[in-house]
Amino acid sequence: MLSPFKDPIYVTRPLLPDAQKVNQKINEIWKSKWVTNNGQQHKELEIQLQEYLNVDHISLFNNGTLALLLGLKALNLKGEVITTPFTFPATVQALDWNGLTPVFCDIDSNTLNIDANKIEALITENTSAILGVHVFGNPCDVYKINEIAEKYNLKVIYDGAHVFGTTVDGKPIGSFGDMTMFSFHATKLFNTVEGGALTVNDKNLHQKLNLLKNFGLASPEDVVLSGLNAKMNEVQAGIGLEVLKLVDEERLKRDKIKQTYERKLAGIPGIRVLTTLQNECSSYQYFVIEIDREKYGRSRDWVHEELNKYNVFTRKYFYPLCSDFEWYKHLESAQPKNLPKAQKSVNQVLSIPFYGELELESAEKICAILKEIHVGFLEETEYQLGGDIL
Ligand code: T4K
Repeated sequence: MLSPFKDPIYVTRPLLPDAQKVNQKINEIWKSKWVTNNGQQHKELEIQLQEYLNVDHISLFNNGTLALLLGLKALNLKGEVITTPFTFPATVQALDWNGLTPVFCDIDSNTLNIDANKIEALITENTSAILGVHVFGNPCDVYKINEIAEKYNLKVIYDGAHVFGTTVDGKPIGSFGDMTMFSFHATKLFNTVEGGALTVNDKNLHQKLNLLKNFGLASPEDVVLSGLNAKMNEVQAGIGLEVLKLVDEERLKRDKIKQTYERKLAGIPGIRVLTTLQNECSSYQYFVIEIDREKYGRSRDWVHEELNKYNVFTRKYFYPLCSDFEWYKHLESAQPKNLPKAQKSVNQVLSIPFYGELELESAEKICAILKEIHVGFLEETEYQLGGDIL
């Protein structure tokens, strides 16, 4: 039996610059005595991110959830919004805080994203928008969603918390739909400790977002919108500028780990890797597998617990489904019979450790453990040994 790791291996670790670089930044900020409210670091980060993400306009926020919440508010939505049940709670909580009702649409088992082919049947006279989530870095079917939105005159918002730097057919992911939210939480490929952004193509919408995140203040004595305080401060932005310098190298490191996982997991019965899709440039945000209980011989939950014994801490993102939250359970669209694919996948997915600092030997060992603990491994080994001897 393989031995447990000496130190815990987590699902992810933040990409952090040298503490010295951060100290230099903080000194710079301290000297300026401008620590928040659209300071120099904030301005510089917006310019650099606009370029990196290749988008028309970007507005920074103090986290992704508030970005999404105010993005929805900026679009003046009413009634129902069609979305996925398979996401982090923040997606639907942003709807809730806007008084909007989610209409849950089943997912595509391949990408785990909202199934664009099932959206149209859910549209009613109360539908005002589609809120897609690019789950684990796999883009939604942005073309089909756009087609539906145009046909029914709906707004389209993407929760792109996981797709920093992703492209679809070479086009930046942040350019699709009316707006895209990015999360810069510590656990994200690019982070500002806590932080987020909205990218938009429309200049007026961009101006509105900038007002909304700053109490709706057009000038010190002119409150034009009912906003909030959702500004990114100078320390967050300054750290972001340092982290951004590291992102491309981090991507390369993660690519090596991804390849190692893909190679070593291939052939283990009942494990499916949710990898890069065609025409997509991966965000390298998470590495996710699906465990088929029948074929693997153990359930996802069992594997999750068992790996803990080896000091490996995986996550069951996104269990439970948002449609199973107490306050949504009564909705017709939340009924399990209407979401068969989401109900199945949510019990199979497992995010396994994935971050640049993870050593390739550790990734290999995690695969070896996954091989060792599946039912049938012993019999297969005995069979192979028997074969060798014979
Ligand atoms: N939409 C989607 C689809 C999202 O996934 C998220 C957030 C949002 C919207 C909202 O965006 P933000 O408002 O957060 O910007 C984490 C993150 O807090 C959350 O940002 C993220 N998605 C979600 C998928 O993961 P937890 O509760 O799983 O985090 P936690 O603290 O358990 O961290 C996970 C692992 O990361 C730890 O086991 C160890 C490691 N870690 C974590 C932190 C915070 C570190 O090594 N260092 C750290 O400082 O939610």
